Amino acid sequence: MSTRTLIRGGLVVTAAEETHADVLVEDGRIAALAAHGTDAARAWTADRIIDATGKYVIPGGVDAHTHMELPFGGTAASDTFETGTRAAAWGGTTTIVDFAVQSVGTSLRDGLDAWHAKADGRCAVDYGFHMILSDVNEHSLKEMDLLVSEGVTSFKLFMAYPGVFYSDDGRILRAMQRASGNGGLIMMHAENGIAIDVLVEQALARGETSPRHHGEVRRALLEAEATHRAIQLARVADAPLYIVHVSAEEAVAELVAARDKGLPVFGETCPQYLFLSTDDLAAPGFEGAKYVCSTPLRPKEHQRALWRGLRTDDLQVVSTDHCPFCFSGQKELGRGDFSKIPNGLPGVENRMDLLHQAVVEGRISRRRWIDIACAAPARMFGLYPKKGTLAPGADADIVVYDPHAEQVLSADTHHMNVDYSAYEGKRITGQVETVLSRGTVVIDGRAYTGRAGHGRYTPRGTCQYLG
Ligand code: DUC
Ligand code: ZN
Ligand code: ZN
Ligand code: ZN
Repeated sequence: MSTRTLIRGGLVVTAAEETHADVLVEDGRIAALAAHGTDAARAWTADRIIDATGKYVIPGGVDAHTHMELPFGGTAASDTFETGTRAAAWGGTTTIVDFAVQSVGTSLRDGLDAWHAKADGRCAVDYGFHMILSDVNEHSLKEMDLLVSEGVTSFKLFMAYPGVFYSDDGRILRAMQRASGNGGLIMMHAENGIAIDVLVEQALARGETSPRHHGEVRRALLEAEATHRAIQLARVADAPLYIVHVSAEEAVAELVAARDKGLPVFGETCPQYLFLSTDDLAAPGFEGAKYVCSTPLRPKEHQRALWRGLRTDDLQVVSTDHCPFCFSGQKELGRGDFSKIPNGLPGVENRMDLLHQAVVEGRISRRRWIDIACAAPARMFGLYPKKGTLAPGADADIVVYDPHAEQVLSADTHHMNVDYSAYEGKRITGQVETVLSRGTVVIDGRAYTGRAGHGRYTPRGTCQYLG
C-alpha cells in the first residue's frame, strides 16, 4: 500500500538553498519538491497533509557522534539506544552514528556484534556505527577492511586514556596506513593522555580534587600538540583525518594550518564547546561534575575560534558526543577525586535547537545551520544524499521546525534519560514541531508517535569529502 504525505507551504532549507516549496513523500522517500503555489504542487494529492506555513522544512539532523550505553569509569552512559534515539527524535535528529567499541584482547567483530545487540530492534530513528579501535594488531587491522566493505567506514582512535582506549603513535600510524588503503576515515580523540595523566596525579597530590581541576589538567596545549601530531602521522600514512570534539583555539589553529596546505584534515566541534565554558565547570560545590567531559570545556575566549572555524569551514561538523551520566549515583563517583567523574555530557536532544539559536543570534546563516548539523555529517560519513538533505529519492527524514516558538531547556521537560540538563534554564527561540523518519511521523506537533524498533541500521559508504 502506497502512502503519500504532503508537507505544504513551508520554507524548505537545505545546505544549498532556501525555497518556498511543497514536499511530497511517498513510501518513505521524498518523491518530489515543487515551488509552493504552482500548478504542479497544487495537483498533488496525499493521504495526509502537513501544513508548514510559517515554518521551516529541513532535513532531519544527523548526529555523527553519540555514545548510547557506553561503558565508562565503572558505569555506563545512562541513555540506552531506545531512550537516546527517542530523545534524538524529539530534538529533530533522525540519524545517529554511534561508536561500537573493541575491547582490548577482543576482535572488531565481537565489538560490533555487541553493539548491534544493544541497538537492533530498539531505536526510534536510523543509526549507523563507527568502530573504536582499542587494540590495534595484525588481526584487527585486517578486520578494518571487512568493516569498511560492510558499511562501518570510520574508526576512532584515542591519544588519551592510557590503559583503556589508548593507542601509541606506532599503532596509530599502522591504523592510518590501513585506512589509507581501504578508504576508511580515522577519527581522532586528540589529547596527549600520557602527559595529562602526569598532571592528574600531581593535581590530586596537591589536594586539587574538585571538578574544575579536570579542565585545568587537560591543557589546551596538550589538545593542540596531539592534534598536530595526529596530522603529521596522517600525512606520513597518506590518510585523511577527522579530529573529533575540537575545543581549544590552539587545536583549531592546527586544523587551519593543515587545511591551508590542502591536506584532507577535517574537524568537528560540539554544542558544549560553543555554549558552555570553564565557568560552568567551576560551579559551586560538586555541581561542576555535570560539565566534566573530554576534551574539556575551555575558557569562553576559545569559543570565538570555534565559531569562526564553523563559518570558514575549517570545522565542518557539529555533533554532540552525547554521553550522559546522571549526577546522582554516576557523576557522584568522582566526589573527592575529579579523575573518577565519568566523562560526558547529554545533548543529543538539544543540538538542532542550540544551533538554531546561533542562527537567531547571527553567528551562522540558516543554510550553514543545516550544513553543519545535517549535510556535512552525512557527507563526511558516507550517508549523503540518502540522509542530510531534501531531494527526490532521499529518505523522507524531515523536520518541520517552528522558528518563532520560545522554549526553555530543562531536565523537567527533556526526554534524555539523565537527571540534569547541561543547558538548564537556557532560552531558545525555535522548536521542532513535527518529525518524519523515512516518511513515518515520529513527532506529531510536539507529541511522540514513534516506536522502538522503527529505526533501522544504516550501513554507510566512505567519506564523500575525498576526491
Ligand atoms: N569523551 C567524553 O567526554 N566521554 C566519552 C569519551 C570521550 O572521549
Ligand atoms: Zn509560500
Ligand atoms: Zn573522544
Ligand atoms: Zn565521544
